[in-house]
Amino acid sequence: MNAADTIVAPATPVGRSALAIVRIDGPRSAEILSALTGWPVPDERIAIHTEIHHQHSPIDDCVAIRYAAPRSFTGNDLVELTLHGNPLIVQQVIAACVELGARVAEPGEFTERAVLNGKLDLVQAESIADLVNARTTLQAKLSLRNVDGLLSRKATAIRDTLLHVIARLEAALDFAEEGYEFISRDDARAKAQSALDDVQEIAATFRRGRATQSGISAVILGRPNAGKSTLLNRLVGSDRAIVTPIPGTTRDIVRETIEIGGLPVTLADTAGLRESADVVESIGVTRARDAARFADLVIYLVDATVGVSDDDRAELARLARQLVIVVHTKRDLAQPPAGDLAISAVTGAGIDGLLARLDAIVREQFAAPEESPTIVNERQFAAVNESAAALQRALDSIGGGANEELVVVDLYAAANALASLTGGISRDDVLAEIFAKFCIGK
Ligand SMILES: Nc1nc2c(ncn2[C@@H]2O[C@H](COP(=O)(O)OP(=O)(O)OP(=O)(O)O)[C@@H](O)[C@H]2O)c(=O)[nH]1
Ligand SMILES: [Mg+2]
Repeated sequence: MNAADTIVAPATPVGRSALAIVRIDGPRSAEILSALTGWPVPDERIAIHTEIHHQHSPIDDCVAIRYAAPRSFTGNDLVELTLHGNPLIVQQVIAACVELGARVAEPGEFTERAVLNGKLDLVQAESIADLVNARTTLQAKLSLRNVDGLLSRKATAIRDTLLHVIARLEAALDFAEEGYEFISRDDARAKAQSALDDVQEIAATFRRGRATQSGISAVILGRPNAGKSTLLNRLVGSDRAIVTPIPGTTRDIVRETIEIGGLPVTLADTAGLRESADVVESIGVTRARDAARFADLVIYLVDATVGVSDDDRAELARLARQLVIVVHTKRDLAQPPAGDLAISAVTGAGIDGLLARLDAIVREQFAAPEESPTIVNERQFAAVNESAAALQRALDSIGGGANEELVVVDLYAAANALASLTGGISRDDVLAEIFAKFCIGK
């Protein structure tokens, strides 16, 4: 192990804090530590408290830990310096390391090294980035499960089953003349079918996994003056959108993200829906309808003092294929139909009920399951789908009485697609794409 060169970067954000961590990774890390402290290389995995200096001038007092390959995060020789959290100190330490032979790391380079050294697989590496970027506890939980390897273990188990079948089918090919059978056709079919079921089950988690990871959008829609901007402000807890008694106040879409049911939900307040001669307003109305069409959820507001009008019915008909909840507003002024959701922005009545309903919808329809292996991005989804397609071809071949060689080709393709999920096959372009999303020091 040990990449050819030695890299250095801050592992904590730039800014003033109690502590800041600098990581040095690669073959020269120990000797750089020794040059900074003026002491011999310390034992591995022992925290030492030491002064560090460069060219005879002291830089800081720090705690240093040396990790020896392969027992480190990256699998290389690695040093972690815990400094005082001042960006000037961090800068000086990094400059000193560079003068001593290190180079400043690229974004994600530490994690990339961990993957290349087999310390982490690709799913785990992606999940570290997701964990660091998580905005809700559910997102963090989901990411942590995949850092721990829940998805990777499941993919590896399916792949092992396939390799087992492949090995037996190939053995049968090798001994074709003797007429040996190492696995019956029925058995091969059953194993491929169960692998397909498993892979499809993983693919089906993508909708929820992606929703949980990326969040969902909820668009607030309704006739002018229905109380859309008032509701947005109420839900986000600040005067984000302009509210006036004049119909047609809102034109541009106003977006704000809050947490509902463990997911980031981006609420969009839109222009009141009506035909208008005003150019600006009608552009706003078009934008409102477009936003609703692409929304995960539409919250359609009806002014209780007006009731559901023909215009409302026409708008709701356009949304027939969407997930829509109808909410009556201004219930302090008029009695809404019994049983319907109703709120008053003035008294606050019904807001908790609305939030409870939204929470239930998000949990039931969008939140990732707490325990099963879940995929969260397009790359993972593509790998799983590729595997499913190959398994389907293999099953068709088995069913159609094709010879073993053909079946084996597709089973290999299915196993390789699963390997590409976890990174068993390291393709430079895949690696580059993933690690470019990291920040420096990870
Ligand atoms: N009494 C009462 N007034 C409300 C309620 N919700 C909103 N209003 C009032 O209704 C008027 C319109 O509210 P907005 O929130 O601006 O309505 P809107 O749907 O955003 O309107 P446009 O942006 O014009 O489409 C304002 O005067 C609000 O104060 C409510 O629950 N009760
Ligand atoms: Mg408005």
